[in-house]
Amino acid sequence: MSDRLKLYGDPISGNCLKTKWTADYLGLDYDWVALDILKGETRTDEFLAINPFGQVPTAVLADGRILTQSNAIMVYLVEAHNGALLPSDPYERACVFKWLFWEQNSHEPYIAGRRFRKAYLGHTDEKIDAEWLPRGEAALGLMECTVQDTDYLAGDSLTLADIALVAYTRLADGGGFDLSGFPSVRAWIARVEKALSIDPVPEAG
Ligand SMILES: N[C@@H](CCC(=O)N[C@@H](CS)C(=O)NCC(=O)O)C(=O)O
Repeated sequence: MSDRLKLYGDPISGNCLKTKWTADYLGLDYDWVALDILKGETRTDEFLAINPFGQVPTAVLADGRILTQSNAIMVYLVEAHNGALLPSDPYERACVFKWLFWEQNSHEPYIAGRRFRKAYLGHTDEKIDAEWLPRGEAALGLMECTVQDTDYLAGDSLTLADIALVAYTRLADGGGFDLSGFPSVRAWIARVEKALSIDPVPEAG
């Protein structure tokens, strides 16, 4: 048993980066254990003994307990430490959770899903479910309406909602989404990247 938090992740995965950015923002002391999902490193017997789902991110807490699912890991990190990034008011806190559930249900499957298939599996549009493009665009449209009125998704300060949603939104062009039609989302991405001290994604081409 180690006495430091361990985060297993692959940096090509937005889900993994969410947990890393949260730990960094909170100033936590942790070890990042890099696995290559494209080489099947999450499906080895050794890793399946840690996480039988065979997926990253996976957190091994300092006391040896294991936690999976990016958004659950982020919430745990915040609640177990200084509580920044989650409002204390129950309604405002629930609004952040609303975005976390929506991200996994209505955003990530289409935006991250298309990016992974196009950028890493080399799939053409014809091989990808035709519904994913309009559904991803609808998710971006909903975000555009939201951040036209507020600096951050769940109000006027950075929360876990922004970290969860920025991870794949900033990479959406890799999935064939044109962010130029979503100017408020682009401005929000830049704002969140700055708040997290992460470098902007280089322009394609
Ligand atoms: N809902 C999960 C998704 C986890 C997931 O799909 N992980 C991918 C990387 S983004 C993975 O580990 N893929 C490798 C595999 O399934 O073998 C989360 O938010 O953590």
